[in-house]
Amino acid sequence: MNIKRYIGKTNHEAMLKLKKELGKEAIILHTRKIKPKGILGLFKKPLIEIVAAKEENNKSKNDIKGNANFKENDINKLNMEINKLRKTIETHVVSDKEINENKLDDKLIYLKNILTDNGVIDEYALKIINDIDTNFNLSNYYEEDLINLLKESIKFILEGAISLENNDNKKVVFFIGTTGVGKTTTLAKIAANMSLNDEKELGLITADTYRIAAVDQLKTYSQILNLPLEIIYNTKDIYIPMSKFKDKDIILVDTAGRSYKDHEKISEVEEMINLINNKEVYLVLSVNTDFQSMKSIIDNYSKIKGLKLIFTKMDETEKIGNILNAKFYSNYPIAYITNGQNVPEDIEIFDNEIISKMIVGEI
Ligand SMILES: Nc1nc2c(ncn2[C@@H]2O[C@H](COP(=O)(O)OP(=O)(O)O)[C@@H](O)[C@H]2O)c(=O)[nH]1
Ligand SMILES: [Mg+2]
Repeated sequence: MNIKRYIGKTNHEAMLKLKKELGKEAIILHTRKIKPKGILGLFKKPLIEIVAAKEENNKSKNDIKGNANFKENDINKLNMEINKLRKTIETHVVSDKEINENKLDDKLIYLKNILTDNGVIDEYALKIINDIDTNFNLSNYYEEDLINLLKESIKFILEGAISLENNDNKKVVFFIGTTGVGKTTTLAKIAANMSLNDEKELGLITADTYRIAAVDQLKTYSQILNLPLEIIYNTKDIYIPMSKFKDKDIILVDTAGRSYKDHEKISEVEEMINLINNKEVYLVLSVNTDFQSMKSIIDNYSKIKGLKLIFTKMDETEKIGNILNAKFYSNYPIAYITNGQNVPEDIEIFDNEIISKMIVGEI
């Protein structure tokens, strides 16, 4: 028995090849769709494979069936042929599984690359991909569905925080983080939006008296926005302006940003925060900071309870995977993102849908 395999773009094409070589007498053993191998073949249309057989001595199936002198010996021979055929088909089924596994790998690699190209570190990209692989049968997904699947997974991980605008319970809001990440600018953006749009009564406090320029910066914003500003030179004195502002809806507190290696100053900030109840504490991180440093910053502020994150300088980076990295590492909810130097417009309440779309390249 002569067994052959034919592949065509369509059933018709594969059949033509088969007929041409084996003739009309050939017996079709097996037909199936196969996916082209390799990453480039991932989303191509499946090919058709036909496995067919033909008797070497040109005896057709019908000839055998119709032979009146059919002997026991012939039956045994026939059984042997059937067993041979069964084995051949089984071998093909195994190779089908192999193709599926390859396909799975390609799709997983494709998804993982989307994440790592955006700056998500390998370890977290693998976690996300493994999770998808465990829960979904990727062999039945085409490109668009795959991307949507990834997008939904990212969305789920990037839980947002309840923003100040939607939370009337929090009264005192601290902005903490290293120098130059955009704490003061972000505070000014939030202050402007809250006093203009939400018509809230606001008070501003700065505990950043390390540089005169820092005080002047917030003083300027407070004058433009017509908001009262109190300056404290000692973090323990936070209660003094608090009593002055007791009728305000929200009090925003700017803190001294030091190097993240400056542990003493971080504990001063921590002590000040611990003097206050009913608060929101935003750890401000620049999305540009390399993830290694970001981890140290998160570690250094980790004693402070209930932190939420703000990511600044989104306008300065193509790689926003750091947001996923930081979220994975800290599990803190994300409250805002900022995307430029303009006060008050360059700030958005964090939206996990938008960031997920950005990571998979939809926007
Ligand atoms: N491109 C860009 N620059 C920003 C953003 N937020 C703040 N900055 C700039 O970063 C610099 C430091 O900001 P500042 O608020 O003084 O940082 P702080 O030391 O943490 O208080 C300033 O030049 C800001 O204009 C942002 O979202 N995008
Ligand atoms: Mg500042």
